[in-house]
Amino acid sequence: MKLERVELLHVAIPLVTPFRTSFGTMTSKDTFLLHVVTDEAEGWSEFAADPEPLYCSEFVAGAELVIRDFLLPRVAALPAPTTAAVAPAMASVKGHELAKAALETALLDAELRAYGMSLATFLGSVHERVPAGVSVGIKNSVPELLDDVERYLAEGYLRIKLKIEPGWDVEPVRAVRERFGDALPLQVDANTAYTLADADHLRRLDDFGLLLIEEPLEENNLHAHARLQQRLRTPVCLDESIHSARDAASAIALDACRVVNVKPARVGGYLEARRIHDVCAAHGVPVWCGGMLETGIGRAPNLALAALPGCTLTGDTSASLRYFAEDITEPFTLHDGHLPVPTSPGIGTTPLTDALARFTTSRRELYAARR
Ligand code: OSB
Ligand code: MG
Repeated sequence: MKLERVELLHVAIPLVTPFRTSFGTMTSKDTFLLHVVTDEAEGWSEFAADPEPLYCSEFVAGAELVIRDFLLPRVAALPAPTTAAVAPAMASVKGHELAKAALETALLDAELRAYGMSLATFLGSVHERVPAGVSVGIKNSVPELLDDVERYLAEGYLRIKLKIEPGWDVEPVRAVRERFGDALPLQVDANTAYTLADADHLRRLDDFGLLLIEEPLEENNLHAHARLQQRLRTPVCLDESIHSARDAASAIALDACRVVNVKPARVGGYLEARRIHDVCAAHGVPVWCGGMLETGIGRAPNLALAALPGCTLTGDTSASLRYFAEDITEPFTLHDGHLPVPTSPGIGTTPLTDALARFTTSRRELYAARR
């Protein structure tokens, strides 16, 4: 496989409803897609983070520069940019997992298309469809939250995740439990909004039978998460703090988490995500596939990961309509609360020409092979 061209497309797609978390409010998905052309096939990927470094340290403009100036030159220097060679070639660049994931995934898509193999088959997925959960943002009032949850349940979502922060935690959780009952699979995500000094307060959540509490404390502080886990019955789940399979192994060994949210983008791509899945499965630690409000280009490959045997908890991969009135790919739709795992080669989808043209704000060529 020879790399011929790499193009970056900035896209901006309005969200159907603002999404508020402890770190900010999003009203539109502003990111870029990578489009790679090789001598055998083309591939697509989506950069998962936002224009501002509020969820993680990476951000759109920074990632573009890192890919253009540091990652792509290393990958383009390979005799053949096959997926297995890409991460080792980029390893001397510290961090920047989301940028690395975007480049690796576009090349993986192209390589799998050349083989005619789906990502699901390549990863070892074992399900044709996966149950869909939904991540519900922070609202202005409890009645507003209850309306939203009711609507999502009516649409068929099988698990609810509530975003929480200090001042929006025990009461919304209590209200959702009282209204929808103890059988509702329910979990919360704090996106690093608490400190260990809040342990007694967070312990009040133990009364509500939550599946897990996601990333309650600061990113990368495994020690503090382990101390918190000692004081909670609710399983701690890590998101932001897990950047690699080695992180997952450390977190499990320290009992800093009893569940792991795997986001392929956050860990440098699907190969490392699969390794995390395997480490967790070997330790009996449940895994689920998180999301970053992706367009269909990011959602399609996440569905393949969510279909691995160790993904025993329902993920955040929701239907396209939960995010966008119109997506840049064929939309993913719910059937009985499930989404289909794409079966066609590569990530299993491509941008729709018209929608892509309308949502693209600028394009630039990052690389062209000399002829
Ligand atoms: O912490 O899981 C998170 C969205 C953007 C950034 C971080 C997170 C989220 C979500 C929504 O919770 C997941 C999704 O529906 O894609
Ligand atoms: Mg999270």
